[in-house]
Amino acid sequence: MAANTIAKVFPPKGDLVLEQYKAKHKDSITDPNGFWEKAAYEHLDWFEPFEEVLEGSFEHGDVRWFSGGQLNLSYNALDRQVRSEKANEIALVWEGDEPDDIRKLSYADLLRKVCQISNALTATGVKKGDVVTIYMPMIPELAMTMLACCRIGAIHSVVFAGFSAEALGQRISAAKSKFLITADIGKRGGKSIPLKKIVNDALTKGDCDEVCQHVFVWERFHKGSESEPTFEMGPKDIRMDPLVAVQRPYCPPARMDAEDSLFILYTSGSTGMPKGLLHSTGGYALYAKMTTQITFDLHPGDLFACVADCGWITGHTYVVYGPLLNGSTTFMFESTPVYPDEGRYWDMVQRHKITQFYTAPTAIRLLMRYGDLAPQKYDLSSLKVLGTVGEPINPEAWRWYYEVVGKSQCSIVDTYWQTETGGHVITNLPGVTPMKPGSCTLPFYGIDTVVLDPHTGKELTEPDDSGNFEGVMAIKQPWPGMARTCLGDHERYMTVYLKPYPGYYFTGDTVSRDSEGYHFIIGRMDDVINVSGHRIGTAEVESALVAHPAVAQAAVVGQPHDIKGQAICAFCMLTVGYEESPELVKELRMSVRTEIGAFCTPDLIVVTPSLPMTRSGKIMRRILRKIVCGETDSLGDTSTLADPSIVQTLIDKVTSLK
Ligand code: 6R9
Repeated sequence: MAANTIAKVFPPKGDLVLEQYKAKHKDSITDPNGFWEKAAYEHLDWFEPFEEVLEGSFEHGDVRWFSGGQLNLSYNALDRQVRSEKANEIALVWEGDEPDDIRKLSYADLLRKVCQISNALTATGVKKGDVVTIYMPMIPELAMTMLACCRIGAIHSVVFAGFSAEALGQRISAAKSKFLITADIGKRGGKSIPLKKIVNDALTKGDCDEVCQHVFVWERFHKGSESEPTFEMGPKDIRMDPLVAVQRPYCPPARMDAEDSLFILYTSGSTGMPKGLLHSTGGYALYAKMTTQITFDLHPGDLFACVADCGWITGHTYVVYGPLLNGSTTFMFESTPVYPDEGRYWDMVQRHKITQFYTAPTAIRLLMRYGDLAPQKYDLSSLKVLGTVGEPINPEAWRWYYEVVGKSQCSIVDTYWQTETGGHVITNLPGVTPMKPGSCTLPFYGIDTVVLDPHTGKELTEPDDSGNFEGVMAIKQPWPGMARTCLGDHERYMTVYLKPYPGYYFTGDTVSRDSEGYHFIIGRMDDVINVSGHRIGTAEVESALVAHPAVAQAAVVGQPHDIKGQAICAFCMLTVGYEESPELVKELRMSVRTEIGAFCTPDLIVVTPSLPMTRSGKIMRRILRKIVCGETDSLGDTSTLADPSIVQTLIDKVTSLK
């Protein structure tokens, strides 16, 4: 075992359980059809049974699950619970930006609300297959709106409310989304965010005004249907609260084919515009249901809290769909970990008796900096499982989470997965898998992980000198939760995920697998930077910078950061006639904020006379990465540079700025 191994299992159930997991995992990958057929009927209610379990292949990119089967996700998440005597149980506990702003909704409440919203959307012309963009704060109406889309077969595209008007506009336009649902304002850390204003601005971009025909607006502090609107009404605007209030609280669920589109979610890649990854109904529902139940060891009476935003996949699968499909109580959180102070999470755990708590390493590192006092002040004894997601967790943060928050009594589940995978693909299971800090451990059922040689594309068979297998993280066979395509661009889906290593799904990450089969994710192989668990494509930030007239060329790289994991560092070559100044650097930062969003703001902007280019005109980002990391003694081969002298200039410049 590695030196950093904690062999202890919580709650201790003994080796037998690990052996049982291994046997079950083996079965699930040797007989996937048998495994998933049984699971699909056990975990979901179907209107119509399916004809086939799995068809298609990675090779052809035509994977489909449970063809011919009919079901509805909102039916499984709501009606199914109401019918199984959970009508009066709490489905959702919401805590707003202010700790005393709390709402609780039972399954029956939620079903009625979702039905009213479904009817409101249908009455306005939303039909099965339409893309509905959702740009909302973390309020219960967001979850309800997502579920309403599922109920009527509309495809939601949730855009994180931290994205700028420009980024929102791009996503509306790319998805040709005729409908947009927003709120007058959002609230975070005591501040108001003028969402409706941002939406108005977004509609002036590109062809958005033409594409988007209706804008539904939830009013955050609207009371009663008669009062004045809380925002200025435009010709496309529809007030959501009064429209919903007059609807019948029942709407029959659409009969969806298992392969009908469920939602899209935009995510960054190495090049070009973010991709709209498309998930389909049956496979996603099953995978969300099972991973939530098994990874978090859900039990009746649990209060499951995933504090991610619904603008990201984690919020889709583990705030909304997974917990509700399991008939659990899900907790939805609008604020930040440090508002009104750094004890906010632990205060919530104590007040609501949260049993599973799921966050990202960046939040853990941030809270760790404040010391142990805050978590010690509160009663955290309700906690059983602590989850982490979004990036590799460093062992120090892991230990703090385990010892100080979990009092060495909770399982830490380090869940590795992606927007593309729909749910966890590698994770330990509480009480089953012995934990190792920094390792997401072993694959979930049905996931056949392999480590490939990046050059030959072959599975590694020989360990390196330290006994590990280090290479490309790939998956060998389809699983139900995988995204099926990129909206409107299947070729891109093939190019990014299925063609790089034929026969395998390519994750984009590198991994080191130890002799016990434990996975340690190293990081992205592509030009994607992971800032506070948010995937940011370098190409997007570069194009935001060159949108400023002063920037002729830009190159963006990631730089290690204590809290955020990585920070953005941008090298900018100015257009002739512009001079470097503190004001200009400030303007460039602003440019990224307005083009993409505040969470992508570069930490360091280096104005440079030129960039390290190869003679064929490619920017050598590897050299820039080494320079910002201070690894100037291992720059590697610089002989292919058109002008090798630029390297020293850049080193001097970066040193002077740090
Ligand atoms: C769920 C989510 C996916 C990328 C992924 C990887 C990184 C996520 C991780 C992790 C190490 C973990 N990542 N979880 N790296 N350990 N437990 O984050 O989806 O936003 O699509 O990002 O995040 O690099 O490829 P998404």
